[in-house]
Amino acid sequence: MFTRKFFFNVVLFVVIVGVFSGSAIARYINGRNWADSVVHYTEDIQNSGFVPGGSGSGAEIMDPCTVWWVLGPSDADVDPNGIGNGYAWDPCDMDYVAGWRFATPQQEIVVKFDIPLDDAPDANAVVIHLYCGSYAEASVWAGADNDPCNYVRIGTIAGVEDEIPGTPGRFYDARFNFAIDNVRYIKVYRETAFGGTGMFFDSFASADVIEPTSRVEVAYYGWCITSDLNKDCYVNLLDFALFTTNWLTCNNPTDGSCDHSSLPEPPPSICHGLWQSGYGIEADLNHDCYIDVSDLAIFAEEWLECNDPCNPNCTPTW
Ligand SMILES: [Ca+2]
Ligand SMILES: [Ca+2]
Ligand SMILES: [Ca+2]
Ligand SMILES: [Ca+2]
Repeated sequence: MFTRKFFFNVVLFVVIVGVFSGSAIARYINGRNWADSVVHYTEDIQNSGFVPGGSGSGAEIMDPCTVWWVLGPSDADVDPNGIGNGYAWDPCDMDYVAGWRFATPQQEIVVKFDIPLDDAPDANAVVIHLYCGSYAEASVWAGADNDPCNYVRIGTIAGVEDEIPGTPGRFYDARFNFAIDNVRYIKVYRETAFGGTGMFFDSFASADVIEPTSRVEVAYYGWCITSDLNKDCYVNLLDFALFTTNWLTCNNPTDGSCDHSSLPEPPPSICHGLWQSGYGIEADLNHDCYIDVSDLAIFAEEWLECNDPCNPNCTPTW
């Protein structure tokens, strides 16, 4: 019989291998399981086209390079201090959402979680972060596989006039539960298509924030200190050795002089999208897709920090 601890150790091994390989891996980030890939979207799925001070008329249609708009942690409402205010159209907010607008019916998007979503009966299993118009409505479906016949409807998202959801740009967490094992696929399907039914999705994630109780869980649930590259809850020489192996490398998808061999084909459109899709190099501590003195400064700042849950001298990051 495999124990839970054995399972976590296997996963930790996979996580550590991921540090070296640079390939996308299933992962929790800060205790939540975020969607890892988009497996299907209809032809009019697009971002909102919002530009600060503009009207939102310049939307881009989603393509394989921009599926990251709905992957990874919520990122469409983040001010320079990393705190959102629930509104997507501030001057500092980026248009990292995808959905539908105008009167184009029968639109849908399906995201996949590499790690199945928990079906705990009393918990909210999945959270969809979105904004929508007053008359918007979408059905939400869950599946253990991506067979259209096997999807189970788990609820509806609907806008309400003068409320949230229902106010464009005002984010809302739509929460759903289900009694299905091993759900990896979540689908949203457009049910209304006329004026005021636009709907844009920022992220899809497990609802619960899982706090770690062991070093292995710190790594598994994505709570490691940025510079803790070997994910053992301590920032020390072992991490510095890993850091130096990547020194002065880069993987910025928009820079032809960088090494793109570990990126998917086609690659995410920008560096941020690469991180949202799970293809960042861990030693790129500031997530700008270059490993240089800016990262070294972060490493120096975190030198000898620790977040081992079993060591009272360490500081938890959760
Ligand atoms: Ca905002
Ligand atoms: Ca997003
Ligand atoms: Ca370490
Ligand atoms: Ca960097």
